[in-house]
Amino acid sequence: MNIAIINGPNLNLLGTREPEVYGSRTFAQFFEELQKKFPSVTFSYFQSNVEGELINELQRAGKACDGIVLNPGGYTHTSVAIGDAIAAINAPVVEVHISNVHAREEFRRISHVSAKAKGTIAGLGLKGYELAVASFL
Ligand code: CA2
Repeated sequence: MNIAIINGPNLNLLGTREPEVYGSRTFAQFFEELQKKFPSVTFSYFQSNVEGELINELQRAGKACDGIVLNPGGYTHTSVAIGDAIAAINAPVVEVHISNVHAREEFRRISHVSAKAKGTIAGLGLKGYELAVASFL
């Protein structure tokens, strides 16, 4: 089973700033633990602050992987193009948000991704990525 984890803009800052919202673990630390928890899964990890790079990776993983765990970051709320990319690929996508986007500013309640995704997990911290992976097994 091949699963791609894709993180959008600013998620490279995890563990370094705003720990009260996003926690204090870096994604690299978490990713190591995740790989140990799911030894039967071959993971790829990609993070970018650039919208087009995220779309290129969705298209690649859409052909190569059995499932995609996507946190589109702030592009969730703005990017029709990322929504279109998810609709255009074969692999199922689970949308993950570390914070509870529904309990924050009103604009974070809009997602261009949710309607194209297999499911959405929000507000459970990094555990959400783990639950998304488990949903593909
Ligand atoms: O809760 C999430 O996972 C979000 O996708 C994170 C995005 C935000 O724009 C979405 O509304 C919800 C922001 C990512 C910023 O990540 C940071 C991590 C650590 C420190 C600063 C920013």
